[in-house]
Amino acid sequence: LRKQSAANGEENQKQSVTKKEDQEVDENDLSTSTAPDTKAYQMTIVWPNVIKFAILHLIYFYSFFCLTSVSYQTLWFTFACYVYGGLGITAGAHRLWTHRSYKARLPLRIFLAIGNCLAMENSIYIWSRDHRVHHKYSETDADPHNAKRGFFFAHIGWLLVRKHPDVINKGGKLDMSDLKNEKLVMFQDKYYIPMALSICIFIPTLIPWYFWGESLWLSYVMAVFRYCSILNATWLVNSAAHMWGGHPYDVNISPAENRFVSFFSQGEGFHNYHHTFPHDYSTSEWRYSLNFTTLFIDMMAWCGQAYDRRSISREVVEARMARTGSGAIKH
Ligand code: ST9
Ligand code: ZN
Ligand code: ZN
Repeated sequence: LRKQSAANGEENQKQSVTKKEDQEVDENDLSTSTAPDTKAYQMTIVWPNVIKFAILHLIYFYSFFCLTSVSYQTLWFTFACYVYGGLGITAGAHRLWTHRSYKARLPLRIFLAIGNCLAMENSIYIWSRDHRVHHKYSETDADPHNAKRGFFFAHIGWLLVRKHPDVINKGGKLDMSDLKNEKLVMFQDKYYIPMALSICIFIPTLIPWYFWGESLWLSYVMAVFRYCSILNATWLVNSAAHMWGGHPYDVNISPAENRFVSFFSQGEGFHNYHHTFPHDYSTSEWRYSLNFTTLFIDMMAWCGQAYDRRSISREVVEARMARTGSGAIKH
């Protein structure tokens, strides 16, 4: 049945390609559109990135053997940085800046912009531009980490090669004016490299050494451990959660409900829901279940820092499930 529905979905998608080909893009609408795939392009490997990520992941592999040698303070510190850096992506770049699924006051935005540097996954502006084009043209050549090109490409491969021209062409048509008009976002973009290197690597290496006498080498290795852990947790959303899991909301799209990914990504693995309802600040209908980010945003709302949280009503979710969902038990 799934296969049949997927086939119907493909058919519908093909039809909508024909319809939408010549239309202007509605820049504010992040519901999935379809871009006609262009001719074959020459894939160019970016060797400095290959070398950088190879070295990082060698240190990452080594860091697992150091986990039993570091002090418990360093372990707690590493965990706290994982959660904070993760929020800089989930509550910050993703739910606030890309999707505008809630609003935040300046102190919270500063907190999240710093957390975003701690995660070092490109500036908020670049991250959001890539993610908006990912939603709009999901799983076409215009999707930066098009999962149709396989697990490796969707996970890390897309960061090792030049982008497909469709990403740049279609991405260039998106409306980014909200971010361009936000001084904090443009400030972070302008000074991104020195700020991210300091906040992600240098300062977290110095803190355990200075405050509780951890060796500089082990402090550094644990900073890399935390950095690579956040990277891989994020990349799993693009790879695993685009391949494995249920489709209770829409069988016509690949993004799936993946609880394993939600666990490591602080609530971002409910990807069938998220691609169906991208403006829901919770990215799932399960509130705090495997979703620390929603708890965090609600706590921020409670103390007045977050407001105007957008969510999808139960009736709309159920109607959509009945229309396009798999009919499977949801969770
Ligand atoms: C990283 C990002 O890891 C991870 C993002 C993952 C997103 C996942 C989302 C899932 C949901 C949320 C889950 C959260 C889970 C969190 C868990 C936490 C516990 N539109 O890029 P360039 C134009 S980064 C429009 O150099 P190349 C633009 O003019 C890791 N235009 O393309 C641009 O110039 P500028 C650390 C676009 O040369 C120009 O093209 N970062 C767009 O093909 C050149 O752009 C790195 O290692 C667009 N979308 O190079 C850096 N894109 O920017 C890695 C581009 O000045 N990146 N343009 O406006 C690179 O080295 C390069 O980007 C490249 C491509 C080699 C990959
Ligand atoms: Zn996705
Ligand atoms: Zn999203």
